[in-house]
Amino acid sequence: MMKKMKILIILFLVIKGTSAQSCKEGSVEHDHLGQRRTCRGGKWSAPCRVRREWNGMLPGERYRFISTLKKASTRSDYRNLVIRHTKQFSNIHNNRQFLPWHRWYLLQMENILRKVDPIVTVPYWDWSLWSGAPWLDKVMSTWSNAPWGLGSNGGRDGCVYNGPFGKRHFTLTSGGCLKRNFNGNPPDCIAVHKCLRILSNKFTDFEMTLRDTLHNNMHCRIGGRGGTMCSRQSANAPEFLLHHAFTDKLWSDWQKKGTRYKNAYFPGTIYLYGVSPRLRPLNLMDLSRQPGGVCVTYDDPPHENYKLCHEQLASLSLAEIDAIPRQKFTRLSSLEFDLFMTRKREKAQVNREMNDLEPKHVLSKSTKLNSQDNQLGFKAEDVKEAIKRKKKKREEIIMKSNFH
Ligand SMILES: [Cu+2]
Repeated sequence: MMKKMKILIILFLVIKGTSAQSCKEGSVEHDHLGQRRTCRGGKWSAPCRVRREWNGMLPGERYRFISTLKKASTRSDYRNLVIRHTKQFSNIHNNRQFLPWHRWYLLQMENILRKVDPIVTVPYWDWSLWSGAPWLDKVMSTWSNAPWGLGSNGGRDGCVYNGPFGKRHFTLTSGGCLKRNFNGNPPDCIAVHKCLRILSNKFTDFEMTLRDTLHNNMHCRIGGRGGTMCSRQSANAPEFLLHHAFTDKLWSDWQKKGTRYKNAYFPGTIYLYGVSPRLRPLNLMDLSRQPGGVCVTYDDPPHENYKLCHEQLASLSLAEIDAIPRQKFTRLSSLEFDLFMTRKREKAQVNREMNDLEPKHVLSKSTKLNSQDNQLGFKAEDVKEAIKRKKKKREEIIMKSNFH
């Protein structure tokens, strides 16, 4: 009897051991919380929450997020978190707090959403892929009025009337309606690409470009004068989460470039404003190890514009990128400077950084654009041509050196 038991126990341990260790290299699995794990080096990675791009999500998935957010918005923990952002507004948008504080905020909000629906994650919207046509409200666009859309622009009084967040279905924590006042064009994906090229020893430049030129800008492109996103109430807007997740993804993309990028931060900052003193910016740096043992990952947009903007541009030098004619994007003005209390000294630097991201050659208004170009704000063909030219030049150099 004892012998049989022993054999059974050994058999059990052997089976358990092999199933824990061996998995098929590269295979992907999702657990009951929708978290993804991948098989690397014969072992499963830690399960990770996957944040995805809004336009790459199916209508059903978008609808699920929207209804979860609406349900959550009546909960006290949701309301307290949103109010916290409003109350601490002046202390959390400076260079030292901005990135880690908002990464922490997204995680808290996601935790609340997952109490309502345990598989929901915060989506992001890469608006830079739509810089030329950011305000489309077609049935599958970001600002669609369908049940899976964020709803379109505000009316005469600024209030949003259509879509799931319209006046009759959604109220801010402060009472009142969600307001929007779409205006201008956000920075394009070339500007974003150039921001991501900033070197690890220039973290302060990267941070300022990301925060001011990209993040602050889009807040007030959506909100305009009087809109929720361009006010201290911004965290009430559903698009706040999509915009902040995109900002956070850009930080994460930059961090992925190497150890120096990953750990670049202001060394003297030891607290997150108004959050437990035990939690430090340092605890937020690694997306795969967030507070509470949570792993987060951002999937790149499956959009063709994304490949063009990042993979293809990567093979060009800055000078070659600057030679591509583009439409102008809207520059920061007193609207953003006042809301985010940008100091005089920072303003001067932001203006210089904005000049650097702006087109060096402006696309003439009479240029014919197809629908992809219209979204991008420049001609996709121009990027492909620049790559071809570069290849040809390289081949010529090789030919010449072989000849000599
Ligand atoms: Cu904020």
